[in-house]
Amino acid sequence: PELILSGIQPTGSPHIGNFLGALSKWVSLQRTAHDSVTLLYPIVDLHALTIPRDPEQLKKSKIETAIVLLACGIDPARSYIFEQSRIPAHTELAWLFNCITPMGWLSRMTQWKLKLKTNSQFSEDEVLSFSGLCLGLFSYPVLQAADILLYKATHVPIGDDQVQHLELTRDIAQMFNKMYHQNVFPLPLSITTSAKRIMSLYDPSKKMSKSDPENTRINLSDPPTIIAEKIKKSTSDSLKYITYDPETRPAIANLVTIYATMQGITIDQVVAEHGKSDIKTFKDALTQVLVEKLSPIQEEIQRLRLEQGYVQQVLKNGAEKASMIAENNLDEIRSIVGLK
Ligand code: AQP
Repeated sequence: PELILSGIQPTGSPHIGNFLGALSKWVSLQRTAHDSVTLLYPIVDLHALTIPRDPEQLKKSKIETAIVLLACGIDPARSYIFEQSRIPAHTELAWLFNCITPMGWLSRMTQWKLKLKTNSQFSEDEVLSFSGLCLGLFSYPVLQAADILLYKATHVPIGDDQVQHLELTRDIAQMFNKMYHQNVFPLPLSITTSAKRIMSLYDPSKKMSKSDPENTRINLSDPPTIIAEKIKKSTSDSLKYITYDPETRPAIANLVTIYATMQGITIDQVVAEHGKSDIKTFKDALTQVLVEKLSPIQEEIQRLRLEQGYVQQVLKNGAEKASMIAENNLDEIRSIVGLK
């Protein structure tokens, strides 16, 4: 049976990068995937702890993330959203995988290096010589492998930043299968989104990120005045027309990409329509598109913020469903390795 799984970290309010790169795909899978396919979307709170967090903030971000998922159109009758930490099987399987994953595999991962660099005071040399690197951040791709393989997921929708981690997941699955002469884990395949990676509004060489300062991103919950202000202040250049040229005009190319993916049209269509506009006019048009497209999501966010009891219930139900699959699979794994 097919099972699709993808997670989101409760590290702040989800932004249009999360939406265009992941959440919109999760929502559309509810329509396009066959009814027999199980859809699991965990809020991966254990991953959020790989960088120190304020406990109260983490709690708030978890509920806010659940609210945003529902507001974007995740239907709890079709897809299960749940908190990863409610299901201890994730960490048990991660431990079993820790015991078979060579350090060399993890050293080759690039994401922890980037995260350590952007979230700490350490220089690149120090990062590369591993100072300040905690085990959790180093080995979180192993936990990610456990998140996926615990449910025997067959397909994983991911952004291109996660391709390396999915390959590691496949390597771990293969290693386990070989070691125990069993075909326990399917090798999960990626489902990529058509949306390009959305970059920071301030520095177009970096991806838009929840952990970066407010003015670098458009949160799905930003009111129109804030959207207008952030777009107005976003990095641009002094040319008086619009082109799509990621090499020489990365900031403008990013705004064009946001316009196109938000509006569901091609880059060429945007350039044909707005090529002769000056940057201010184009930014105003982009603001209008964002305000229009986000407004139904925002109405739902406002409504659900007043329905916290309902949101908690959705998470509880999701965890119950996910737990049944997880416990059943973990039982099999425990007996394979000799724990049972
Ligand atoms: N800028 C982006 N463009 C397209 N897709 C993106 N995703 C994240 N940023 C962009 C995709 O969103 C999903 C959920 O991401 P995540 O929260 O699990 O982790 P992340 O990739 O680390 O996201 P952030 O926003 O950058 O969070 P922080 O700042 O906490 O690290 C993933 O499928 C991701 O590909």
